[in-house]
Formats: sequence, C-alpha cells, structure tokens
Amino acid sequence: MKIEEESTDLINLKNFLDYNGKIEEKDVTFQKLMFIYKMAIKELDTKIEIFKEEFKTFYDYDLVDHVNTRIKSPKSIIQKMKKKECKLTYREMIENINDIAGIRVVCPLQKDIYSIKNLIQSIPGIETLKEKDYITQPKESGYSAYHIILGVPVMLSQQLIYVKVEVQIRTMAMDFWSSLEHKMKYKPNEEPSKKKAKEWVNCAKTINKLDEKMMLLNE
Ligand code: 0O2
Repeated sequence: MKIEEESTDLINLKNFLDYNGKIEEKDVTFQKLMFIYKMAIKELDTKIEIFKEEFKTFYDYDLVDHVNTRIKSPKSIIQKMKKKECKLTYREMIENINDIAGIRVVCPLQKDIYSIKNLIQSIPGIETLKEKDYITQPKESGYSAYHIILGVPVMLSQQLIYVKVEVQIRTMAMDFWSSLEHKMKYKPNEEPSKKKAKEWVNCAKTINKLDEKMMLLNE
C-alpha cells in the first residue's frame, strides 16, 4: 500500500499540532483526525465491555448497565471552541477540547462508579490526565457524574499515539436526570428560567437521595 507523504505525517498526532490549518469539517485532515479519535473509543470500549462481561460471568454481578459512545459533532466542537475563546485551528482543538471522543458508562449503584473508575485507571498504558468528581461536588445545575480525561494509546501501523478520551461514569438515576435535563436545556424557542433551573436542582437532589437509598437496600 502506498501511503502519501502528507497523510503519513498527519497520522502522528504531534504533527497535527504543528500543522497550522484551520478546521474545515469536510477537509481530509479533519476526517483523519476523527478516525484517530474513533479508534481510541474502540480501544477503550472493548476493555470496558470485557470488565462488564467478566463481572457478569465470574461474579454474577451487573457492574455496568450499559455503555454509550460518541464522537462530538463538528458543530458542537466549534461551538465549544468559540465558548473557550480558542482559535479555530487543529492545534487548539486537540489541546483544548477534551471530549471529542466520549464514552459514557452507566451503572446501577453509586459505589459501582468508583469500582469502574479504578478498573479503567488500572488498564496498562492508559494515563489519567484530569479527573472531576461531580458526585461529591455536583455542578450548579445539579449535574452529578464522575469524569475522567484519559490518554488512550492507539497502535497504528507506523506509531503509537495517545489520544484524549472523556469517560463519564454515572448511575442509572443520574443518567435519567442528565438525559432529560440536557434535552430541556437545548429545547429550541424556550428560554431557561431561574425557577425551572431551581426545580432541576431539586430533582437532582431527589435523585441523589434515591441513589443512596438504593445502595443501602443493596447492602
Ligand atoms: P455533550 O452534548 O454531552 O457533548 P474541560 O474542558 O474538560 O475542562 P468541559 O468539557 O467544559 O471542561 O466540562 P465538564 O463540565 O467537565 O464536561 C462537560 C460535559 O459534561 C458536557 O458536555 C455534558 O455531557 C456533561 N455536563 C456537564 N454539565 C452538565 C449539566 O449541567 N447538565 C447535563 N445534562 N450535562 C452536563 P457538552 O459538551 O456540554 O455536551
């Protein structure tokens, strides 16, 4: 297989950082970059799937309920870059947008979140770049989850590269709240009111109490 010089260069993530091109979603460069993020998701998703099946088979325990993966849409990447006041270049995108590749792990109980987090962080070769515990410290909106930004090694034919992946770990109850709240937040033609925001925070607190009760019942 003949590999063009330019494309071999750009397969290396470091070379993307030296490449001064502007983001253009229909551009081949953008597609190549998204391919690398997709492969990082695949790597990690397979490993989480193995933990999930292992716990079911060996310990008769459903540690993971389900896993969702997604690549952030170009529109949403650009929106986030503008919000963070980044220049719209590939370099700024790779450096500043941590959740282009995203994996959401949903589990039954709050204590499972920490088991999953520890299992993921113990995978050889995976680096933890950042952690955010929105369980002990929920966001102002009421949002609760555990976030980790990882450096995931992806072995391509020519080199090993590290790719950022954001993992969000939540209970089923937290997932229920955040999916609905996310939909409401982005509802067109509807201004979010202070009163509604307060109600969402109250719902999050109820959900949190429910999670704690469920955990006690399980003990
Ligand atoms: P989408 O559609 O899920 O992609 P960082 O650059 O990592 O320091 P970042 O990414 O701004 O900071 O911050 P954060 O808050 O740690 O993670 C952002 C993601 O968490 C969001 O992605 C949501 O998925 C989720 N999230 C954070 N706050 C809320 C919230 O109040 N409600 C809901 N429903 N989800 C939240 P995006 O890019 O916003 O969206």
